[in-house]
Amino acid sequence: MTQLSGAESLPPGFRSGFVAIAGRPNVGKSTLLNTLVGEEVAIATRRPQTTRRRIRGIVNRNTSQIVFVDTPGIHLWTQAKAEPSLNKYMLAEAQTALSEVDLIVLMVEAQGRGGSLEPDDEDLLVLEAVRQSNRDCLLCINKIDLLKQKKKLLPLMEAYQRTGLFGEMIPISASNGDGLDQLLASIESRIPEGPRYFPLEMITDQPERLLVAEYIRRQVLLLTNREVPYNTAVEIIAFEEESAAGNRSRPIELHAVIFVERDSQKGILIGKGGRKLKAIGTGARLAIERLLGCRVHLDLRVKVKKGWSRTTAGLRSVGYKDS
Ligand SMILES: Nc1nc2c(ncn2[C@@H]2O[C@H](COP(=O)(O)OP(=O)(O)OP(=O)(O)O)[C@@H](O)[C@H]2O)c(=O)[nH]1
Ligand SMILES: [Mg+2]
Repeated sequence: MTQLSGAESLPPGFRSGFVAIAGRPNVGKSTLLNTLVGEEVAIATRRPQTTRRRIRGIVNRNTSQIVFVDTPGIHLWTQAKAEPSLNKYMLAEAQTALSEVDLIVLMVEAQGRGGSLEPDDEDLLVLEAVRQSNRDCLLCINKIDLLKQKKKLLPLMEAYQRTGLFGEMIPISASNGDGLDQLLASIESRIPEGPRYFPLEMITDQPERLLVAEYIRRQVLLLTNREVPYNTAVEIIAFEEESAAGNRSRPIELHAVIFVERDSQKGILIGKGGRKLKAIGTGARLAIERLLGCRVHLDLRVKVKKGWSRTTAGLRSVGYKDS
């Protein structure tokens, strides 16, 4: 990693560090990253297992630079499930993130699961991953906006206190920003003095091409059901470079393929008279245009790649490479 800004330009005591946001699926990890960064750098949807790889988002403060690493939700899976290789890949991504950061923010939901505070096997899996990482860790209790009475947090906090893993517990709402000042202040106090690793204008290390593919995948997650979201991958086939797009008087050409695993899924994605694919394309194009700040011509195709999520070779063929 290059250190791009000279240490002399930083105030004395400047801090920097890498901070993983970890937890079970759907607790709001990506939403937190996006709120902190101020842009949608990690797609966030109501579906569990939205995030598939580590995504860095950078927060610059006067006194620090915090590099957040969003992670796939840590989840239980069995070989009997349809997509073991993809699940394995996602868990490895989460595990790698935990092993390479200065601090872990473990996120849980304020209401517990369906009102239950007893940790289930998935909670235990998450806690074990945190324990094994041997990293400094703070607990972030998300979605407090859904709680009518704040005192309802107490039993949850007591349950996590008993694990002895957490230096601090901070209630937040990732979607409305409550508690985030306290969270950032606490994180800043726990990372070491250090340089600014990334230039100020950089908010993520993801190439635009990947982000664009994710925006298309998000539309699939939003507009399809059952197993289709989990069997979908998006690859960008052609993406006209900004420079080639020149004066922006014409749209940027973008060609992408949505891979699914079965012919029936292809039918669902295309929909009657192509309507579903059109809706996916329109939603994705608008988001991509906002991101790139110019008009885009999006050409979307759907292809069947049988069982891509079940083998390492299949994963590689749609762009999920080992880290
Ligand atoms: N009410 C409320 N909803 C939230 C909050 N944070 C996230 N959500 C919702 O929770 C759902 C999951 O959010 P994500 O950010 O995608 O969750 P995640 O933990 O990244 O999920 P995976 O990537 O699947 O592991 C979405 O519908 C969010 O809108 C919050 O503070 N309050
Ligand atoms: Mg996520």
